[in-house]
Amino acid sequence: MTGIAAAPFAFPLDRDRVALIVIDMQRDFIEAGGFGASLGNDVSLLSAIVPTVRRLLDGFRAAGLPVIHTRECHRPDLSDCPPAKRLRGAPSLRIGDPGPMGRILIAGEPGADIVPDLAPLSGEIVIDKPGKGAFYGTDLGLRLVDLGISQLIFAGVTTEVCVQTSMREANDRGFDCLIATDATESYFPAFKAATIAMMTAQGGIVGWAAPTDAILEALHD
Ligand code: C5J
Repeated sequence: MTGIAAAPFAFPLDRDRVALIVIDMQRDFIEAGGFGASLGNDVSLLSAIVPTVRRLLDGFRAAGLPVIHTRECHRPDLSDCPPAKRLRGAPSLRIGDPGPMGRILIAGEPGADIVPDLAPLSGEIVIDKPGKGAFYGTDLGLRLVDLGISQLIFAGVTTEVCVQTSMREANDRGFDCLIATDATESYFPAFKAATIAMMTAQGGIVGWAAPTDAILEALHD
């Protein structure tokens, strides 16, 4: 077992039981001209991490370790989208509405796709999730048990919404979780910083945090 230099203390990496999970690196959240941009968000913050997420992906792929991708999206008939999710607030576009890259957050639409630089390779698991958390309404838990995974390295967007929710779900299910600090991002930098601080506080109450270099260094030790 090798340790990853991490906060609040070294992460006990177990190469036989670790997987990378990349949360929602979808065109609609990340690309100029997508849903996130149409809501007035500065997507350049999110697109800036694509090369770092790619380095993590390449590191896990080169080491022959499992990679999981998630996409936040719904069925075209919206049967898996609670009205409370679709109708809350007064956004200019709602889930299922026609947007700049097809229907917003609908499976199969161009905007729901993962950005080309991070596209899943054949054999990698892709989880379509109707909620913010990757375990809610999906078979992710079963897939991880099948693979014998007990440790998850998290990357993706947004830090305080889908990444944090998924990491908390995983932590409650008994996984050791680490967030890659430079391979996750938020439209709101203060929210990212607060999320990482709260998850690693109290002796790692939700998990660990480390930069990509530290993760890759430990992988290749
Ligand atoms: C994600 C969102 N992926 N912010 N979704 O964080 O609604």
